[in-house]
Amino acid sequence: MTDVFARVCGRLEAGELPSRRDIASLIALRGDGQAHLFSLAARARDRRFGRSVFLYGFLYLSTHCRNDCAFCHFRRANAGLARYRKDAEATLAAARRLAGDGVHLLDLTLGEDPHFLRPDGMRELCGIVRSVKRETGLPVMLSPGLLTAEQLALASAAGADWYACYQETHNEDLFARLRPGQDYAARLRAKTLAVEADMLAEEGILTGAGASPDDVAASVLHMARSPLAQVRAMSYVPHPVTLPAADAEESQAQELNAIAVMRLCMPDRLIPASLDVDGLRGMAARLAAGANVVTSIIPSGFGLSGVASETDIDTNLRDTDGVRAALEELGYAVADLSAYESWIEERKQRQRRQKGLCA
Ligand code: MD0
Ligand code: SF4
Repeated sequence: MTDVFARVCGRLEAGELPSRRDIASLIALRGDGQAHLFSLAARARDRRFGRSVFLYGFLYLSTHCRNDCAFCHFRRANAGLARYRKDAEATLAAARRLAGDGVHLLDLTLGEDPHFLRPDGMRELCGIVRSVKRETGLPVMLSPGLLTAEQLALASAAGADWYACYQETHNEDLFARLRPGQDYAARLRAKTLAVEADMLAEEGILTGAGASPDDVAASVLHMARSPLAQVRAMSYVPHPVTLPAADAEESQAQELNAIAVMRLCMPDRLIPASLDVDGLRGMAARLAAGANVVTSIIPSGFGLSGVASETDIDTNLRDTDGVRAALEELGYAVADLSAYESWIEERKQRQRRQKGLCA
């Protein structure tokens, strides 16, 4: 194991990425080796971001979806689900609450809802982005599934700072099983198109739903070479209508190792610790593995469905007060909004310079 760490650190210090094989061995680490991996990753995070953490508020706009993803209970085939689509007023009310609670970004998420993908729906969605920005002044992430170049340009013009669209895996066979009938290449390209439309892009992978350590390693390398400003790994949360449950401990160990390896290979990108896998109690381990953003924070005083795991929803453990107290207890602090805003601005400037260089 010392050999792997020596090779990986040597490559990283030389400004190169580790080999796929070495990354796969890190992903498979457990016990002392895993603890060492986490301490290296936490140090890399501290060097770049210190112990200040960004907070993302989560708003689910619609649980309607045209897709049939094997891992998601919002899949089209789930006839037993009572679905909702929020109107602009309901979304704005929740957005104002989250802004008052002190989050740094509002993440507007929805299934690939045919309503919002039609031209009039897209106008409505862009209108929601505009009013959320106008009323809260906060940066906005849009996570609406696969968009075309034209739709991405509209979202960017409406003020969306981020486009999130998760590939789940960079193994095309596994992708076809997880996202049946969906276009692998188009989904991948959407993130590059978002960058071309002057948004920041987020990619994400899923652990515990069939990815091997080698698959995760391939994803890490792919993401490291792509123009992504935020990268995430999340463990699969099983539901009665989705894929059979994997070994939960194993998939969470893989998620944590993926967070740590992403941090080592991509020290300057944002990496979330999502509350949507196992609530606030899972936050410490994700931060210890190198994450620097807490996501899936819900508005205080709102019951909210739409998240993958309903852990802690009915208590205050997924709102900013709960998160802030837990962060402080762990020796972290909530970053200033201005720090987040300047991070975004710098990253956008850098993206523009790089585009200029490539043009
Ligand atoms: C989260 N439930 O952060 C949210 C979601 C979508 N951009 C994010 C997966 O965990
Ligand atoms: Fe739809 Fe997204 Fe769920 Fe897939 S993961 S079924 S695209 S909501």
